[in-house]
Order: sequence, then C-alpha cells, then structure tokens
Amino acid sequence: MILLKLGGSVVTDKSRAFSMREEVVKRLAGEIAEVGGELVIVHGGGSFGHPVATEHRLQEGLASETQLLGIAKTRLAMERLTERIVSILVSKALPAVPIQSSSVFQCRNGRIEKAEIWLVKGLLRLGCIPVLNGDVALDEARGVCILSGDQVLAYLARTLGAERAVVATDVDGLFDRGGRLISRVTRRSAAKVIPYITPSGDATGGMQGKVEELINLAEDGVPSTMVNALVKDRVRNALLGRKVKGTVFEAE
Ligand code: IP8
Repeated sequence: MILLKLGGSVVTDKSRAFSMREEVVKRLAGEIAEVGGELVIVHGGGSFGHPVATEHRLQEGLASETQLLGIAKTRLAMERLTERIVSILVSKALPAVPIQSSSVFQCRNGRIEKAEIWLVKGLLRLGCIPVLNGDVALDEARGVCILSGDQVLAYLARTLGAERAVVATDVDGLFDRGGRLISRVTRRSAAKVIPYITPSGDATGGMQGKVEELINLAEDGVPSTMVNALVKDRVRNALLGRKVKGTVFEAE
C-alpha cells in the first residue's frame, strides 16, 4: 500500500486565496488512475486552509471565543477543497472516498494521540481510496490545532504498514545550500539543510515540518520520495516505484 500526499502548493495556487489548480489535479487524477493498486491520498490546505487558519491564529490553540468562527471557516474551506479534489478523482473512475481528518484524529500539543483508524482500514478493505486532508483538529491540551497533511500521512503510513510514500510538491525536491538537488537524504544530511529552509508562513511549518516528518517516517521503516507534481508523469513514475527526479528520504 502506498500513501500519496498532494501538497497544498500542488492542488491550489497559493498566491490567490481559494483558487484551485483544476488542470493540475485533473492530470494527476489521470496519472493515479493509470497506476492502480492500494492507495491512500492525503491533501494539504494550500490557499484554502492556511489563510483562514492563520488569520484566526488557530495554530496557537484556542485562546479566545473569537476564534470559534475561525474553526468553522477553516473546516468549511477544507471541506470545499476536498469536495473539488474528490470530484475530479471520481470523474476519472477512481473510487475516492473522503474522510475528514478532524473526525478521525485527536491531538495533544499538535501531535496525533488517537485515531479512528478502522474507518481508513475499512475503506481500503473494500478497495476504495480513502482521501484525508490537513485539518483543524481537536487538541486535548490546546483546544484545537492545525494538523498538517504531512503528519496525517506519516501517521497513516506507520499505522497501516505502508510500503512507501510519495510526496507531491511544487519543487523538484530538497536542495542544498548551493541550490543543488539532493537525491537521497537521511537524518544526518537533513540536519545540514533544515536551518537554511526558508519559512513558508504556513500554519504547519511548511517544508521544514515536512522534512522532519519524512525523516522520522523513514527511520520507522517507510521510505518516501518527494517529487515535483507540476511536471507531467513524475507522480505516476514515483507511484510505480520508478527512478524519478526528486528526493528520496531514507533511514541512515
Ligand atoms: O497544508 C494544513 O495542512 P497542510 C491544513 O498539509 C490547514 O500543512 C487547515 C491549514
């Protein structure tokens, strides 16, 4: 079974609020349909979830009643994005079934503590493709937190015993200080790069958060490949396990 993360920068245009990259998602749905096999998809928030979550400071937890409307608006924004992505997947005859991450995961201090994982397992058993998302989730310590799709991906990959993960972004992979693409990264080499990653302003830590999740995941036995989904066939080839331009996250 493979986990696929469709990053927010792939499924949406992050420079314009609430704008989806319809054409990119349609092409990716076609690539996914060509591959087949057991798959779980997780998508990020992009220009739907992040601006709303950041405006209401939800990543800091619940400190004031004025944020309640922010929870509702963030949830709604993610629901709208999921609906559009899933509609495209279904139009390519993929049995994609959305599952709200906020209804599956309970967090503590921003980390997943409990999960109704049977929902995901049940759909997989039927042969469906569960589609989850980054979300605003309940948090036992903070009231709410912004749960990144990357954390959801890593949690599911570990719990479901995934073979590997493919992380689709809008860049070719991870670059070193000199701007060279790093084709293979481990905890040791990542430590040299992380301090130089430019902060994204996302509610969930952007590329830095992603690298940390993927390194920890690799050390737990699930390697992943980060690829540029804006380039045709990179996601398809990565899903097929072919050698592809990108960054592979592996254990030391
Ligand atoms: O884009 C964040 O998910 P991500 C989701 O995977 C929200 O970090 C609600 C901003």
